[in-house]
Amino acid sequence: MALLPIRHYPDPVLKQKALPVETVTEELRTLARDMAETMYAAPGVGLAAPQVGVSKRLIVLDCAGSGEPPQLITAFNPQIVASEGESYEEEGCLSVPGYYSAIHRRAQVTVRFQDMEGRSVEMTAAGLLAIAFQHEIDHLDGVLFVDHLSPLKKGFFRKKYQKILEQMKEQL
Ligand code: K1U
Ligand code: ZN
Repeated sequence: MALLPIRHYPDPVLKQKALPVETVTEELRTLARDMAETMYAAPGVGLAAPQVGVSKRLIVLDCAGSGEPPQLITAFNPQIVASEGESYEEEGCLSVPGYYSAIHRRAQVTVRFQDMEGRSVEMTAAGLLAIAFQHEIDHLDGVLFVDHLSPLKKGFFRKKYQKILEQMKEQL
């Protein structure tokens, strides 16, 4: 397995709409395993293929609490087929380091996807897992959590993120 470098905003790959996966090949299973290792190392609760520079519709998630056994979900071509309720919870993004904000999302989502064997799966998620599914599926559509901010908050984000990127460059 391998740790993959995570792309940071404004890398153009993060703004592209990712292509559907036609067949779950051995090569894509290897990518999924490497993405899971990268997510656990970050650490994060999710990761989408565009975040590691691959514009394909693949995400991994694990929202198990600390002390619980891992609950890795690998989802090819994930689609939200139903949703209900509202949530407003703090989010961060491994591709937007150092910035956090509460975002309006659906509280519960039903997601259809293909698993590692290419089998069709449907699951309903609530809480952090529901938010993580929406955050990761947004990545597949070239949408970042900061794209959901109001124009005023987006202005604050741009100024703050400029400084964060400058600090990161100084540390290199
Ligand atoms: O896609 C990403 O950038 C990963 C991101 C996803 C996320 C989903 C829902 C809410 C917040 C963030 C992260 O995992 S950021 C790191 C994070 O939220 C976390 C890290 C360690 C423990 C618990 C949460
Ligand atoms: Zn993200």
